Amino acid sequence: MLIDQARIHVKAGDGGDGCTSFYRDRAVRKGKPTGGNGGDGGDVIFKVDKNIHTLLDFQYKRHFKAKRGIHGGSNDKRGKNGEAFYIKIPPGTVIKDAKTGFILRDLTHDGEEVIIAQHGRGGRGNTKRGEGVPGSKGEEKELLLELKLIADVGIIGYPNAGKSTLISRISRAKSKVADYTFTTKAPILGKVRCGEEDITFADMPGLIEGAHRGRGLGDEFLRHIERTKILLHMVDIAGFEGRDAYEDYISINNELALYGKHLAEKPQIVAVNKMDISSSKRKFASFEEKIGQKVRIYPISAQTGEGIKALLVRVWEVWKNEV
Ligand SMILES: Nc1nc2c(ncn2[C@@H]2O[C@H](COP(=O)(O)OP(=O)(O)OP(=O)(O)O)[C@@H](O)[C@H]2O)c(=O)[nH]1
Ligand SMILES: [Mg+2]
Repeated sequence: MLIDQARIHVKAGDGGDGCTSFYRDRAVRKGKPTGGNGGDGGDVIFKVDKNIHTLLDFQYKRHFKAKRGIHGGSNDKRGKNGEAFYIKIPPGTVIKDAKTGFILRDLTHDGEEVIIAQHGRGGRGNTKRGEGVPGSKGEEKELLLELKLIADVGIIGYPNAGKSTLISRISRAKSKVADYTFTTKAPILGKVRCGEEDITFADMPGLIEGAHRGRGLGDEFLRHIERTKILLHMVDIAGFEGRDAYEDYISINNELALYGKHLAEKPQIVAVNKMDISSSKRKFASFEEKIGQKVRIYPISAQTGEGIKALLVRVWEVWKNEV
């Protein structure tokens, strides 16, 4: 399950009905109209909150409804307005009409608000000429939310390469680490001190061949990478389940190219992980030879911390060129 997409239903509050009533007593025989106006319904409003990083909550709650306006009362009593309903969303959420696919809004800034479903207006109370008018309906919409993460650096690589181990070591993000593939199912963000700058990293789910066609966890999260400036490509030098580090490296780059959207042209930093394992030195030499002089590679151990400082300084250097 990937959490970067959600389909939800929103309904703004209906307007309250206008009331029909007359004031009569012995002196006022004709009857003065005293029906109060109905209150307006509440809007449904999206608000960007930078403390939210995923659309996970929308997996559990999909229907959102603002309060309706209260009906008008006699004695010119106006009905109360219905309260607006706020839905918090992470920065970078694209809101689409689920039926047409039309993009309604693309919200990126913390605190930004947009009314996504307009309230119904309260109906007027009765007049001399006519009866109280019913309130109008609040807007109702079926929406598709899509989150493309905003991170400077995307950590990519084969499953089990050590991506989550790295982000857990260098940031306060807690990303589950385990000795099997596809442990990470959704991107996890963490802030990392690199040189003199705090840079946002995203730990990505593992990529495999065919990901661009939906294999593995699929192309879902290749979309997240679209918004990262730099790719930190982690290679497992130990070769989990008999894999070869160089072949992994090539196939991941292949996937990026096949997906398109300029992913393959993004600046890429290659980190060769699990250098603490004894057989790694020999394998590293062979990897270095195959990859050639053109690509600079950084040997590290996400587990012991070896080589990470130099890697992060490099991230900072590349980052400075990108912003
Ligand atoms: N020896 C050694 N093991 C490591 C190192 N980094 C990660 N591991 C181990 O490799 C396994 C996979 O690590 P993860 O960090 O979960 O790998 P991942 O790339 O996030 O995996 P997915 O989320 O499945 O794509 C775990 O058992 C880690 O303990 C390292 O530098 N040295
Ligand atoms: Mg992981």
